[in-house]
Parts: sequence; C-alpha cells; structure tokens
Amino acid sequence: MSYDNDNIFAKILRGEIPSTRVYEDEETLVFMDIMPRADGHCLVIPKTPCRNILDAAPGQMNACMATVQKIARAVREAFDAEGVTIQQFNEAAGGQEVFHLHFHVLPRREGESLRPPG
Ligand code: IU
Repeated sequence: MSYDNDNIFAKILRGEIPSTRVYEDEETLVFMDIMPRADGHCLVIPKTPCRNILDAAPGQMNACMATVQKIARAVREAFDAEGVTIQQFNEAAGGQEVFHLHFHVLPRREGESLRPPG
C-alpha cells in the first residue's frame, strides 16, 4: 500500500493543521489525540513518511519505540497513572483510520475503562 502525503498526520507534521504538540525530537513527534480515550491520550509518530508498521523501516520503529517509552513514563507521572496502554493499528481491517504510522499512549487507572472512540 502506498503513502498518501495528504493524510491528516502529514498535514500536522507540516504545520498545515493545528495540534497540541507535547514532545518532539529529530525523528519523532508527539501530540495529544483530538478525541482522547483517556486523560493524557497522546500519539507518537515518525517524522518521515510511513503508512503503518507493515511498511516501517527498522530506524523508524526504533525511533518510535524510544519515544513511546519516554512518553509512557512521562504520562504515568503527569497523570498519576497506575499503568499505560500502548495501542497500534495497521490497515483498515486492522482498525487503522489515519494512514501514517502512529502509536497510542494511554495512561490507565485500575477500574477505569477506555472511553469509546469518536
Ligand atoms: P487509528 O485507528 O489509530 O488510525 O486512529 C486515529 C487516531 O487519530 C484517533 O484516535 C483519532 O482521535 C486521532 N486523530 C487526531 O488526533 N487528530 C485528527 O485530526 C484526527 C484523528 I482526523
């Protein structure tokens, strides 16, 4: 499957549409999910084009994983979370809606369910 340069996260990366950015380094960007399923729900994306995990290069995966760990630790502190869920979807059949690789980082507390999507 090909990469569409006009997907919404590509536009966020180019600054063409607004987002609440919480972290960035040379290879990755992190911003708040616009429809949070938990308080502190954020998304980690690579800055270079990549449709999903099925077409990611090792370097993109390494960079994303390092940032996911950093952000998981940060949200645990910031939201006084007891745990953190990482979610990631690939292709429409796998639940993916935005076709730029991303990892959901969701702070969790005992007994609290994730809010439904949308
Ligand atoms: P996916 O199923 O992992 O592809 O879901 C995409 C996520 O991107 C979903 O949680 C949306 O709330 C989120 N999102 C966003 O943060 N900003 C946007 O402008 C759009 C979607 I469109």
